[in-house]
Amino acid sequence: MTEELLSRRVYLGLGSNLGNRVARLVDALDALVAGGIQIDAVSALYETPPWGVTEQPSFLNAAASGETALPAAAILELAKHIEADAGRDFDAPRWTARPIDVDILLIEGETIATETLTVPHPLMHERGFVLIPLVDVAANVDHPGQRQTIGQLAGALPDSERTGVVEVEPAGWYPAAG
Ligand code: A4P
Ligand code: MG
Repeated sequence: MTEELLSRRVYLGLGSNLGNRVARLVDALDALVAGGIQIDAVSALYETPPWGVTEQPSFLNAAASGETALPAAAILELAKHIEADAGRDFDAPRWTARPIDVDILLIEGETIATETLTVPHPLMHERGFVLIPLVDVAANVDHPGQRQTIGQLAGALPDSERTGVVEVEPAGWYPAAG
């Protein structure tokens, strides 16, 4: 018998800093929909300074949310497929330039800590490039580990995490259903 999961909401973070960044983000969102996540809310588009390894091009970041019955492991597999299809070099060092990065930020009702998957995403609550887009689609959603809403976490970000995070396109740059 195949395992039937109830549909629940997933929140994803997307980033690109190589090639045609907008096209990579649009392709990734299309592929998430095709893969079984009914994306119905997408943030504005933000230009963000590179975090972690600073000697690399600036990123475009966005956040998205949708309903899915896919198990968490299948969502991760879908994300990795999308990254591979965009030509991401998985041997490149951590935090360096990539055509697309798809991170699972939150899954409604689930906390996961396995070798391959940690949800909520471990550093999301400290990062302006994650939280500022995520507020657009999840302001009132609780972060289970931090016991604060995404809006509260974003409001508490230090200036160093806000500086240089600039909205470049309002929501609507990706025509999400819903
Ligand atoms: N993994 C575990 N949990 C998750 C999750 N919740 N979502 C595992 C996705 N993946 C998860 O990730 C490495 C492994 O993490 C995966 O194989 C998966 O099994 P990766 O995406 O292959 O490598 P990475 O992205 O280089 O490392 P990491 O630690 O995930 O980095 P981040 O946190 O994704 O940061 N600066 C700006 N401005 N904007 C960005 O988008 N992104 C990064 C990457 C660095 N600097 C950035 C940005
Ligand atoms: Mg990642």
